[in-house]
Amino acid sequence: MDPMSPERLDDPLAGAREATSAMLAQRNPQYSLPQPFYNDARLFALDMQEIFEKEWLFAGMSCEIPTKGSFMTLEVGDNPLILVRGADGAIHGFHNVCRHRGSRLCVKDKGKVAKLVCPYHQWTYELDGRLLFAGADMGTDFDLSQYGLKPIHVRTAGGFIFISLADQPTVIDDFLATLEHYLEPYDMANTKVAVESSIVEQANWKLVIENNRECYHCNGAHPELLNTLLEFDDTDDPRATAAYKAQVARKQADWDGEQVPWQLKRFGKRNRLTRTPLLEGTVSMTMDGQPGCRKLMGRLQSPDMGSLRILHLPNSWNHFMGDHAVVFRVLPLGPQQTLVTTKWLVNTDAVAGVDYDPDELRKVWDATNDQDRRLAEENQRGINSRAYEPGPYSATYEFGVIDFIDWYSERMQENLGHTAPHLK
Ligand code: 3BY
Ligand code: FES
Ligand code: FE
Repeated sequence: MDPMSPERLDDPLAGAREATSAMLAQRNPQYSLPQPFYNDARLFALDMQEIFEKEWLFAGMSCEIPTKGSFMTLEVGDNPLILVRGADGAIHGFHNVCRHRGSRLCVKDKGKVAKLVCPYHQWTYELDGRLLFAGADMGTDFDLSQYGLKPIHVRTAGGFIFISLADQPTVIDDFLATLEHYLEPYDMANTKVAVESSIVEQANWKLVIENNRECYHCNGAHPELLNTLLEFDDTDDPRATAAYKAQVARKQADWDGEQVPWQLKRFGKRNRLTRTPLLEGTVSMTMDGQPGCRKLMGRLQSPDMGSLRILHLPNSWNHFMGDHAVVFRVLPLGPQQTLVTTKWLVNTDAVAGVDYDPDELRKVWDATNDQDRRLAEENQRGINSRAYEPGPYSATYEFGVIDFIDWYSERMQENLGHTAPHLK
């Protein structure tokens, strides 16, 4: 709903909007943000209104709702949402809010239904959101067609589901076309979630993303991940060594042979796709670097695909390897609380206990997520101090963080109505 609509009280955030815009206009782009961006309740409310309710978000994978009536739910701030596969095979997205008196409609995380039935008074909706049945006598004038579920925007590509709560979302077709192309070798329709985890971090969502956008901390923090991950963020990385560049060139020739895309692609600062090699002699982000699943994904013939890294700001990073993929979704819960959901994907034909051991598959990223959680939480505690002031990012090690904060600042300013930046 429009926050300025006549059905709302005066905008309690009016002052915060002005102050936020002024802080962004004055910020030093080489430095971390002023304290309120990381811990203030009003600024968090603005993040939800201006970023999470206006930008495209990663919601989940199409394979999680594979057949007619399969649904999943999620919450974007105060907005409960439902994604459901319709009779037409398409994925529909709705506000998970009944049009009778507003009860949350679906309460489970995932499931399968014939119709969407409200648990309060059993108003019943079709999978495409139309109200079919309104129980009690609503009067002869009652027009069912006026009370369908409120839709949200949904786009799918390469097995990813993106949603937008905006009235008119930005156009992301070029990114989606590239994503579809890069995921073609993985046959994402024949993929399943082998295991998933949800953790709550006591840190602002931007600290979770900032932490993910650099590997400056990796040496000190991530022994399991560094069994296989190279610290170079992409092939443009200013730190890339001659040995790394030679390895990249060899692997790119192999990937060309398999007709698997690897070129670095950027869509503004919002999206980046790039395939980078893992540590020489390793093929997957497992404890020993060997495949965690014996059945490879899609049409791949070799497990040695490096990692296809896919970034989607504001809320997702992903690694696609030859044998499995790991996808990450970030959803803010509060000014200093963030939900991080991780899913490990494998070929649908792979059998648990035979082709893969779910407990083994998850080990590296369970350990890494927990290490990153601690780092983000300590970052938050220091930032909350009266002693905190914005500190300098390293252009060599933290260019990804600079890019994220640039993207955030530009989108915030534009969505607040203050500038019209060139980058989406
Ligand atoms: O429990 C749920 O989540 C189901 C039942 C009502 C609607 N929803 C899809
Ligand atoms: Fe849903 Fe009454 S609130 S049927
Ligand atoms: Fe980390």
